[in-house]
Amino acid sequence: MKKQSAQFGYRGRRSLVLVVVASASLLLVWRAVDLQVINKDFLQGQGDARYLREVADPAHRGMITDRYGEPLAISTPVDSVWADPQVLVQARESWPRLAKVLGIKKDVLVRLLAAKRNKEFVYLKRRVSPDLANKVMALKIPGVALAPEYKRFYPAGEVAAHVVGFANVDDVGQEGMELVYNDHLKGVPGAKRVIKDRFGRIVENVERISEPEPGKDITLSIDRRLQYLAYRELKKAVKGNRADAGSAVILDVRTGEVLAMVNQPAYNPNNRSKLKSDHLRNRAVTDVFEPGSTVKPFTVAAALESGRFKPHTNIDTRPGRFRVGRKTIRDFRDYGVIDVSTVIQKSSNIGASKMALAISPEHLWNSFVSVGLGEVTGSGFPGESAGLLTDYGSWHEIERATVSYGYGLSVTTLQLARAYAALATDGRPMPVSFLRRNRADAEEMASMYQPVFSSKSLSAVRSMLESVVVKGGTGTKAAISGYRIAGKTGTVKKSKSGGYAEDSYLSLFAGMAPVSDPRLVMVVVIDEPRGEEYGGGAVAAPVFSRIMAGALRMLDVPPDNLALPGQHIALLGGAK
Ligand code: 59J
Repeated sequence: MKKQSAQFGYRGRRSLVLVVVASASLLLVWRAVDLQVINKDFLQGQGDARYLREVADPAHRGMITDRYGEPLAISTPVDSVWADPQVLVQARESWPRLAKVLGIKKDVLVRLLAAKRNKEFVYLKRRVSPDLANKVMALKIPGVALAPEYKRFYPAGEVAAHVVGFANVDDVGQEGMELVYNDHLKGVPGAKRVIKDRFGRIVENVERISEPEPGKDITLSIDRRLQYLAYRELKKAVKGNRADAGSAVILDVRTGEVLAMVNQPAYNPNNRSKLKSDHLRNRAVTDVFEPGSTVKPFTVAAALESGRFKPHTNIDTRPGRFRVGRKTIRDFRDYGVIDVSTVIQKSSNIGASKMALAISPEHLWNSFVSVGLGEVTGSGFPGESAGLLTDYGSWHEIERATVSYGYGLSVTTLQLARAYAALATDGRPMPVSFLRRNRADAEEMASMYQPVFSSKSLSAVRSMLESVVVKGGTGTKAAISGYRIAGKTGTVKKSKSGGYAEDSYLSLFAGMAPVSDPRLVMVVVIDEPRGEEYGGGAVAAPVFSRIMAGALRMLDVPPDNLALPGQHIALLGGAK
């Protein structure tokens, strides 16, 4: 039994070994056939797929320039650092070095890679400097590579931030002109097939699938020189008066183009990490306020147009108080019996109210509407407010009176500037434009409007506004040597719930130059000056003067006031 079993055991083992060896050989042959014949295409494809990639070729975003082609937003090529998490996960020992060079915390990197561990692409840091890009690539970490992108740069920084706006990290416009004209600016990305090595670097361009189509440029109406000047002066004034905020707008009265638009507070579009939403607003178009005395010229124009008043018609404003129903309208002081011109020059609320009560509410309302109050300016700016002008049907005596001197309606700074531009020309409100436009196009747009004021009334109102900035007027600090200026001050108590604040004001000046042939209109708003002075004449008028003086000179507008003794000498010596 024992021997037999031993014999069988030997033979049995031998045949077992033979079978095993034979099967193993067969398996190997089969595997070879499988790999090289049957599954060849599939495996080859898988191999190629590791390296063959379709990548997007970003499109160059169009430039935003000022009216003379000076760049306000420009895209330059830069590199972004990205990684293939599935590859990078196998090189954990390199992570600390990588995080250090990128300037990010190690656990931030760990979390990022964990979150994207099933993906093959994640940005580690976008739009890096060429220096940083080189340092990262020098680490030679598998799975880390560079991708070409564009970085948006705003050469004027905070000076033009509210108008230009900005595009986000994916080059999509978020605010301002970047948002409005995003489709025009953005272009179409191209695509190409490339082969990449195991570091993710492109080693061969295989084929181009489509060319990137660059975005188109846009030319704004803004004059960068005026924009800088206005920004500097506004910022100085807001700070100097310890005010909360401020805006200034300059329009070309012939075309409705915005030549400058600035606000405080502002922000730097090139560094938005600490951006406060409060700084983001383009207040000149989004924020409304009661315009106060700055609307008096429209009341006077309506009064003149009615035929019931002439510039020298007398109005009794005594004793500086005037009851309308249960309310009392007050003047700063008792101006006595004054004519219509003096109502403007001294800014009498009572004078304006008496004129308004002598004409029909519809006529007053229509005059305001005819210069664009209560409607958007046509600028197309995102978030633009139309202000508020209620229908005259709801006006009682008190509303007719208060509207005449600027309460019970609201406007934006831009709207007020547009209304003054109508006063400066033929009474039609030109639709406002942030894009450069020629005079013929502007004329065509203006032709959609019917002027309500005669040229006689308009020039009479302009003369009254000229008296505001000369001795005896409320706005003498708006004067500019060598030029005739016309404008209006406003000091407005800010409305608060249940009435008007006792010591918070808006300080305003709206005006035009040169009066003999108006070219520019500007409105200056200083919100809550906290210094000794808070009146429009003391706070806003000097800002108007400084900006307008510089603007007229920059635009080579010929002086129209050389006749004043002494001034021509200074001009010959100084200006040009
Ligand atoms: C004023 C108002 C508030 C609203 C009055 C400003 C009214 C009014 C109810 C007192 C400061 C002040 C509807 S005054 O802009 O008359 O520009 O240099 O806020 O009158 O009835 O302590 N402007 N301003 N009025 N309200 N309601 C004058 C005037 C104006 C000046 C100075 C000082 C007001 C001469 C304003 C200026 O023309």
